[in-house]
Amino acid sequence: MRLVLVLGDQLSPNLSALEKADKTNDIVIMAEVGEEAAYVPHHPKKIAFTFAAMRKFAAQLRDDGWQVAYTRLDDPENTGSITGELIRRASEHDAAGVVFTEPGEWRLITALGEMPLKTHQLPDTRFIATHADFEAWADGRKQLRMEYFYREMRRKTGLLMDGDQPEGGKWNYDHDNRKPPPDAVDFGGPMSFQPDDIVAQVLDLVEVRFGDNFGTLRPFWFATDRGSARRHLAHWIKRGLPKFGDFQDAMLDDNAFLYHAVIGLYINAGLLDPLDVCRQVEQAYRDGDAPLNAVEGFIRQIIGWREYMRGIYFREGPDYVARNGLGHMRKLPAMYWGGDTKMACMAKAIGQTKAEAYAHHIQRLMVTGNFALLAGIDPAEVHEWYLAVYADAYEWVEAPNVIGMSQFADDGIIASKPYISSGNYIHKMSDYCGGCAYKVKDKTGADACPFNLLYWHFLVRHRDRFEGNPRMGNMYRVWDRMADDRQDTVLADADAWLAKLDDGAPV
Ligand code: FAD
Ligand code: DLZ
Ligand code: SF4
Repeated sequence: MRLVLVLGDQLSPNLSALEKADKTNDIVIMAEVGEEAAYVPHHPKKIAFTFAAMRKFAAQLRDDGWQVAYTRLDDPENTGSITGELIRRASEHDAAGVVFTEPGEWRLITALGEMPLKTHQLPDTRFIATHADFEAWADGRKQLRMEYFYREMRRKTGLLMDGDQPEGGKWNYDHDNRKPPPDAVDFGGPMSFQPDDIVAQVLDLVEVRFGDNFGTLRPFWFATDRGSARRHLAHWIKRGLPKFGDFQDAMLDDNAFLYHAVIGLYINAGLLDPLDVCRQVEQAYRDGDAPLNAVEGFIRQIIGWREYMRGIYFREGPDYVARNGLGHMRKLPAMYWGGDTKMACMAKAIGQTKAEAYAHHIQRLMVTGNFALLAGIDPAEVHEWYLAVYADAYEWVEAPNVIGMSQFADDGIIASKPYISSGNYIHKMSDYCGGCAYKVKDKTGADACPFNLLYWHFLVRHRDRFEGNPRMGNMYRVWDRMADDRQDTVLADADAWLAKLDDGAPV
């Protein structure tokens, strides 16, 4: 008899550990433990989602004939860690060893490998690319550009292929997907679910144990089982997908979700299968219900970006999260944990994150991420923040997005140039600036948008590193054409603004 570990983000009936196990003999181990809930101060909605989905998955496994040993957080015997629970259960059942599917974080892979038990780790087959596939693609390449990897994944899955050619003649329709915000959004947002008894019990537990964490627990509306997650997906495909592409990069003050799918949390926890999601989305295109730019854009996020990020995380190894290629050392400002800020865009992106454990890609990349990069915040602190606050955050996907794509701390493995912008980009893609205490058109002075000041400050600070980058030469040429006294004012205003930030003054 062996133990079969199922983690909180492995809630899939086709999990390799379950497929390899013997239902009549082996015992499934699931555990709500303090260590997983507290290695970063997770958003209460994320913890509640995880525990509720775990409890429902355990019930489903029992219905399917599995023997499940489930530890609740408040169980008096709870040892507080995954390894502690495995050791306890192994002696309780006199188990010969533990079978598990590779976890999504090096932290846990290492801990499981060091246990005084016989272990057998299986690959996570819920992804399209195996580690070997990614290595084979990456080996010998000077640059690991997502676009080329994505084409391999299109060929491998056959998604949006017309023979050996891409559907419609082009691999990528991104240039159609950058429209500014619409006047009105004709999609009501993600499907929401009333808490049932299991969810209600979990919410009470989380409120008591994690009520002080950053984040609002109620109202809680996430799906917590496969059936509900599938209904949520079908609803979005019908009503949200058609305009997903057009407004993918737009941001609106009174609409947190626009046309986004809000499915990262369900796919990452195992409630939805990524390939199945993509096939349903492709079908909508084949049926004439959604345009190619929306469908291709969405499928690229899943079989392109999502798989590519995972490939990088496992290729780069456990030290990836500690990288700090630009030597940024500033502490994460209090505004990230809900402290006051006069910047309307930051207040919105962070406030929405606090309310929903969600922000869409451009809010993460071009508002909170852009600000952290321009202000020179320590990427390790930025990484911990993102890992804590989003319901879809697990290190394998969060770290490459934050350390690599957003903070350029991996020295350009993922991004060919840093994702930075002045206030102008945010102004173009959102309606935030109209209600801001700062003026987006002001480049200097007390009211100048901080993104305008910090943009130049960043470029000047890192001139040695970036001036030779062919995609950034223009930026330096604009700076060099500026009058000397104007340059001095911009840098002095930026320094003064950063000093106020460091003093904890309201900025
Ligand atoms: P949609 O916009 O509707 O996109 C559909 C799906 O595509 C997502 O659910 C996701 O599965 C996938 N996807 C899109 N972009 C990416 C990407 N860059 N990397 C991986 N998958 C992608 N995504 C996470 O799943 N977990 C994270 O912890 C995470 N942290 C991020 C941190 C930063 C700084 C940035 C810039 C991006 C991060 N992303 C992360 C990627 C992306 O922002 C989220 O996947 C997306 O916002 C989730 O919302 P959605 O389901 O509505 O996505
Ligand atoms: C995110 C999370 C939380 C909050 N709690 C648990 C838990 O109590 N038990 C568990 O098995 N998993 C939990 N998870 C998900 C794990 O942190 C996740 O499996 C690892 O980080 C690997 O990706
Ligand atoms: Fe953000 Fe600047 Fe616009 Fe204010 S003016 S919302 S700080 S971009």
